[in-house]
Amino acid sequence: MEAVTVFGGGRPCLSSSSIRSSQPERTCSLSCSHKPIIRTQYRHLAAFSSNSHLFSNISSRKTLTKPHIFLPHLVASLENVEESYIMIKPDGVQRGLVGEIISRFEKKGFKLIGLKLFQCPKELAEEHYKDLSAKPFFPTLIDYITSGPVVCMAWEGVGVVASARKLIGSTNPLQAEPGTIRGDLAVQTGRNVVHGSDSPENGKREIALWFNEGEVIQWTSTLAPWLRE
Ligand code: DAT
Ligand code: MG
Repeated sequence: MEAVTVFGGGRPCLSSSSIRSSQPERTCSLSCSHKPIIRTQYRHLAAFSSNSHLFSNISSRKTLTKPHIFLPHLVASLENVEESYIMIKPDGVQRGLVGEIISRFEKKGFKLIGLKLFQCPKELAEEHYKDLSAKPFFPTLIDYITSGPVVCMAWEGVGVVASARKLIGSTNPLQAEPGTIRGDLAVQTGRNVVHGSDSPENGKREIALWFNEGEVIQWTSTLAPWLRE
């Protein structure tokens, strides 16, 4: 529940740079029992002051020492936070499209929680695409994905999996809508520059597959209150 920190300007234990394990367990929760006595010390981390309307203590200075109660609708929205594995394929790296592609996800408003340049071994490529192993193009696909470095990314956000698929566009770039990554930047299925998870479950599975423990970072974006009400 990192948004508690963003809105409340809370202690750093709820904020940036807590490195997580490979499994996407959230490290902080509303049950955190720390008293907010050093709130002002970390006020610069909060985009909103701690008497934001999102908290139940807006009217009284005295209640500042009591634990804040988050409004239920916001807690409900946080429950739908997903993770998607996005990968810039070797053609995207070779063509100098890394910045362009990362930028599209950043501008949309998703949060980058993992990023690395990586030479993919054949076994990993085969595991990643194992559902396609019976397809005639499978060997070509594995050769392509292992032909040069890829950029591995983990992105977090409400609805990020389906939205990333829309940002990426159709598998065949000639059928992808203009404005999508594939629609704007590619012409052939076998060189479609980017991968995106097709379900929240696969998002988690693929992030665990491509990232080692400690490589995915939980951090608090100061933009959060400007992206979601
Ligand atoms: P997507 O990458 O849009 O999720 P997919 O999961 O069906 O598409 O396929 C994975 C990759 O395999 C795809 O990005 C490119 C390759 N591929 C899919 N269909 C193909 C085909 N008919 N010929 C050649 N490569 C194909
Ligand atoms: Mg796919």
